[in-house]
Amino acid sequence: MTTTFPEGFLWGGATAANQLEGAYDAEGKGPSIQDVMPHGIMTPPTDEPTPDNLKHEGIDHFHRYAEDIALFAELGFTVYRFSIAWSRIFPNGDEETPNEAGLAFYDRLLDELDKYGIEPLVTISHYETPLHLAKTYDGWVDRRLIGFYERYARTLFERFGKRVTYWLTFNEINSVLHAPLMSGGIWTPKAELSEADLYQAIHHELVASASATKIAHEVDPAIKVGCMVIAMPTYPLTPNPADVLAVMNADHANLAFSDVHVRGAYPGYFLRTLRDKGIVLDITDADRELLKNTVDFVSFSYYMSLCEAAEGGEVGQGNILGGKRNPTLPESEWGWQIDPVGLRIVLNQFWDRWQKPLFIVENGLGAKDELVEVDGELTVVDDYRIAYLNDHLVQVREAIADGVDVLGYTWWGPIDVVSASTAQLSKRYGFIYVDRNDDGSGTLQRYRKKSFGWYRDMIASNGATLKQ
Ligand code: BGP
Repeated sequence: MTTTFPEGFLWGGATAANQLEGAYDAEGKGPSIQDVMPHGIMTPPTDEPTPDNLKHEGIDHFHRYAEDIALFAELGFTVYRFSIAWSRIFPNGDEETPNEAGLAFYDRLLDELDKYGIEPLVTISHYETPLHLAKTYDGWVDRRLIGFYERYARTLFERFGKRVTYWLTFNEINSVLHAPLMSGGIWTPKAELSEADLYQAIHHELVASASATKIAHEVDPAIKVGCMVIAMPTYPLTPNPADVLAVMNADHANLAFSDVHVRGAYPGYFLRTLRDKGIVLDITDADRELLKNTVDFVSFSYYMSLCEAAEGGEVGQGNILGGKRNPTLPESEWGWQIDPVGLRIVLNQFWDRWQKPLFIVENGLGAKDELVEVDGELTVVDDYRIAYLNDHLVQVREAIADGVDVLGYTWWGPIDVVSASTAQLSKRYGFIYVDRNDDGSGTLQRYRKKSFGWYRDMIASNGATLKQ
């Protein structure tokens, strides 16, 4: 069997603006929902930005991007996924004209990537809706968000379309069902949000995503647009058909979003869900036409799998999506169950379903790291991260051997960033350690962990150094 990956396979890492840039109010940037979520998704937002938010300074990437990208180049990255902060470009979200200083920052960042020949992969909206859109419009519940997003996306394509081929419309769009504020900028508390409003918001996001795809192709036919979803393979807890049916229903809830993106229309099972709930969505003929603008590729995050059961089973800790705990798998320090084989399964499932090129744009292990001295240098001996990465990549290679078309792989958080779910810095994913702690202390200095050398050598060998 071949031990390497296809030639031209893209290797890199992925980040999101709100988790690393800092400079949350610099050069005309407006506040985003993240500025009122200092303690992550389990705690209600504050009314206004409060000083105890680690994301306000992040890891100061806004000022240190050149140093960070130089480290990515040293790792041998051929692709870097990052997001553009919507509120850096449109501080309130509903302005007519963009903030030039915000655009100029991303020009500088792209210049740096150019220098090393690193392909950019840009997320247009990664959990950072401008706060004004959340508070004034209730986020995506309001149809006017489509127009604001279209203006924002067009601004980006026109400014950066010649420099950026790969774009993602919304990060983990299927998470809106579970995290309406973080994912959909919906200000109404989840417990008070009606299902009708939630599904209407989903519809607006799907139309906006398809519309952005259309605009991108008009601006430059060479641009490739992908959707981005949480991939969560779901296994039946037992062979009982009722559990298998529970899996089918959970899969439908997750896959509906990419079904619409790839097929250009709502699947029958989704329409049935709406009927069963007594929801009649406001869908115009123009919406239906727009939805036909389908994506060029499908991208996803993969951290873990879960089980489903009609009844019983222990509730599992999930990356946003819920489910039952799998009694056969180990778990991370944050309770996310580790399942490398699930990545091969989901790659096959997605390829069989859509025959669209796939891009793994997030995968990683959040762990507590300890900075120690080895041979006079400060580092982290993160063999656990190396093992996780090795085992997942072996499964990617298996899926490619199965015939799946995979464009590339970007590890989540190649440099330590603030966690999306818990807002901690101590939940570290990086190959690069950043000296900043949960209480905000630290020098922000960067250190190479043991996994840094491992990933660099693996990329240089295009997978030949992986251990089966
Ligand atoms: C995904 C998000 C990322 C990221 C990652 C790890 O759901 O797209 O923004 O942070 O998960 O999750 P966490 O930071 O909660 O550990």
